[in-house]
Amino acid sequence: MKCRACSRPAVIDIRRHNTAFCQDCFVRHCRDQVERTVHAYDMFGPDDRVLVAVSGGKDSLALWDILLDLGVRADGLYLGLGIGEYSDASGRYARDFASRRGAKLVEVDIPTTFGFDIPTGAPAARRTPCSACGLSKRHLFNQAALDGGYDVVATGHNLDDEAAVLFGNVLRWDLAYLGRQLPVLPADDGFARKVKPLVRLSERETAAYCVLKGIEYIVEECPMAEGNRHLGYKGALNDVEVRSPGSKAAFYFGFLERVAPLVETHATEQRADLHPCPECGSPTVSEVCAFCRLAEKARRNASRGGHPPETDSSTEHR
Ligand code: Q46
Ligand code: ZN
Repeated sequence: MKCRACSRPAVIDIRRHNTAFCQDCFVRHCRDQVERTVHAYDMFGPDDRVLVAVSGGKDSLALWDILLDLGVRADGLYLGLGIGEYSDASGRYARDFASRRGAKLVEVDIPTTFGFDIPTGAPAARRTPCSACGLSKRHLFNQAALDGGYDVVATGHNLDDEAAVLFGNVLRWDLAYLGRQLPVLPADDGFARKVKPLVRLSERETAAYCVLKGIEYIVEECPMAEGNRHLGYKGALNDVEVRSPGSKAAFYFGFLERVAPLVETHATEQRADLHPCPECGSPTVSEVCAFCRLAEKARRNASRGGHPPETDSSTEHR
């Protein structure tokens, strides 16, 4: 197998592009794909300050590395979720990467800052761990971006992630979620701009990128991931992709081109009633925002010895 760009021996093939690359050309290919995505969706300009949500995993570290190589003013943000050894190790990978690249890493630790952790806080608020975690991440990434004066938050969602989320939203025909499933969410009152520059790269490609660039990342799955619906959707789409390479990309980019413009209004309708949360100032449709309610329930539960309170399934999705 030869590199399609330079004819040297290839180290990776990409079946959906019907191509293969040597190490240098593959690294360049990944960088080009990100650059192309940033321009195509007008994600940010050369003067913008970008806050990269860094988990210590392959996607977010690959994204941060590529953005730094492209000369983007990109700092990292690491959230400590309090998930035992998993959080300790992922924090170490994020810090090691930052110090190797001489980049700035902002850290927010949920247990020490807000007095709860995801494994005990989630059941206290009658949420699944991933629901409490996702809600906390959305809220705290946004808050950190606004507090730090960043123009945009970049996350490491890759093609597999986006196709799996799309699949789930289509299975439920959830038009409000479909209307928001875009690679760019513009800034709005109280919301920083959110971008996903890795949507043209698959999970396998971000892993290969890290290995070839010598970036060490946490390989273990989060122990809370078991039963996560998206893992099932990913598995189903992987089966389709094996039989028919390119299906995932056709599914996701076909949606962006042909369906997203038709359902965009469903996302904006829900935003009409937003007002600032009295506790933290974040925009919310409820009296108090979903994160402040989660934190309050988690802390209350911890102080009375672990009896779960009433159900709460609401959230803010940005
Ligand atoms: S970290 Fe959080 Fe993931 Fe763990 S608790 Fe679920 S959402 S699985 S990306
Ligand atoms: Zn709040």
